[in-house]
Amino acid sequence: MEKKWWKESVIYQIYPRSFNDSNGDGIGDLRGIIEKVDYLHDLGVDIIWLSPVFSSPNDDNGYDIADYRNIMTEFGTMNDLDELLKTLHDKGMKLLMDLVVNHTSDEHDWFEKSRASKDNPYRDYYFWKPGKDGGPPNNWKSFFGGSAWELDEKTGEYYLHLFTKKQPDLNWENPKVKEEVFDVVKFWLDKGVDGFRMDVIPLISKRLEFADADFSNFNKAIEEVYSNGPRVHEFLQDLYTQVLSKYDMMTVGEGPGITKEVANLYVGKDRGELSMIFHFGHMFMDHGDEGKFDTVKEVTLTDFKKVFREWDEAIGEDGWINIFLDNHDFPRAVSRWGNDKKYRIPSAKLLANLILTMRGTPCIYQGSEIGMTNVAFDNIEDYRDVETHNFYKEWIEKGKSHDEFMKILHIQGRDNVRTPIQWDDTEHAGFTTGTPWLKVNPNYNNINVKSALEKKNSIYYHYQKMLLYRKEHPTLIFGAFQEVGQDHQDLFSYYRYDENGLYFIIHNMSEKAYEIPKMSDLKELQLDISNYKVKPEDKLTLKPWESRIYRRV
Ligand code: ISL
Ligand code: CA
Repeated sequence: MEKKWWKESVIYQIYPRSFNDSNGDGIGDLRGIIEKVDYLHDLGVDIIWLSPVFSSPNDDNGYDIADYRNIMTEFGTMNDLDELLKTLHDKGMKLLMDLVVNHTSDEHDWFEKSRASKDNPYRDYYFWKPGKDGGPPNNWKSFFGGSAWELDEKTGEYYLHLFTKKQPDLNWENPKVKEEVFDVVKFWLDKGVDGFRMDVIPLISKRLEFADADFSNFNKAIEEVYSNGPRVHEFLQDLYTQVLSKYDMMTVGEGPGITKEVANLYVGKDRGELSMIFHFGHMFMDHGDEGKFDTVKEVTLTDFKKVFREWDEAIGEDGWINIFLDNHDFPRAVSRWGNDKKYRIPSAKLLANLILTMRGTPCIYQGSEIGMTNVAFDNIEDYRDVETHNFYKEWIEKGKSHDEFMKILHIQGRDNVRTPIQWDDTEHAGFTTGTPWLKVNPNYNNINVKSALEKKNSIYYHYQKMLLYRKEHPTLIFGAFQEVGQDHQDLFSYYRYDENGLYFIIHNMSEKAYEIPKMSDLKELQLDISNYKVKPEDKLTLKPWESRIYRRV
């Protein structure tokens, strides 16, 4: 297995708006992050991925960029960014920026020019089409509800937006667009950042026939209509050869629509494209045909394990993936995959063990290290996410029930993970002295960083211990992954092994107690880690949500 620093590292994702507010305006900011670098360094993470911090009207919280070379006013200044970068580098940590180049904001200068007239030189920076039969050019749907086309009165044509109508899609077919994007990438690498998380990167090459398509299953449509377009590999290889390859950096592509079958075309080691991807196998698993805001499907542990097993096989020795259980778009890991009530603490620790012992670069989303949970606000007005409000509007227009929507929202909504970080038990969880842009989760009295740092058995210290353990046991990084007992409904168990060692990892992802399965080699294995205190009489019994790591000695 080829060794790379970005395989050995662990990523921590910061959603800046919700991380830490330094000046009392209710919005997290760069100075707020600088104040917490020691906290992150003590935790033991290596790389910070910053969700977008560029100038933006915030229709989609910064995923709508108006200027790639400037910092969003609410977040601070370029000096703050430089200082953050230096502070991280001084501690041996690295910084990834979020590169959102499938689309810009409609307030980006390019789009303002593009919409001005049909013959403006910037017209072809985006996709413009005349309507068809008094409606949009085709039946494509936006990720956030409604048509993917918006009529612009000024010129009477429609522009393409796969996300909100304030996020027009860039036309990568235009060589000037490519050049502009490559310049932006160069600008940031020259500044010294260590790489990028690339937003919806498989979507940048469009199927130019713009044919009507089958949207009866939205996630299938992402795969077949939006993702993996005909020139995506050419674009990525050009980006790599012309820019990325000249720097010691890493990229992680956000991969909605990248299937196991095509994954190594993006991350195969000789492809010259991306270092790794986030795949969405487990993220989309409980979606209905309409996507996230549809009946939430029942997911079994065997389905969940299958996703990891099959991805591991598909990637093999050639490629590399990221291992994550949540991010700013999906529910809190402990609420979704663990148990956020009685077993919140052990299950959050179990999930830490899981992401830190699978094969791939782990990514920890902010707040997981203290076991933050989903939130359930009663009023739709308390939600901020544009996705939530768009789908709510559609839902109500269809005459469906408000209560039913709220139920799904409490499970799937993106604001579940966007509530401010709970630093302590003072007002607004110590996140801000002002009014937070999104309410804090009312459970902050009980769940917060201050109390986690005071208790030596906290989730925080478990993460810290595990981050160190992973570093000290490189087999967990580079070794092969071999699952056992794949049909078991509650236990997830696997070996990691190579010429340097062998590890047996077993997670009980249920509230039942289980006997450790009889294994011939158990005698040779030493128990290194458990999320419980294991008394001699419990040696062979797994408690609810217990997770153990054994090592051959
Ligand atoms: O959360 C989703 C839809 O319900 C995902 O499909 C998500 O939209 C998709 O993974 C793309 O996400 C990324 O691009 C979006 C942005 O809103 C997300 O925050 C970002 O992670 C548009 O830039
Ligand atoms: Ca602020």
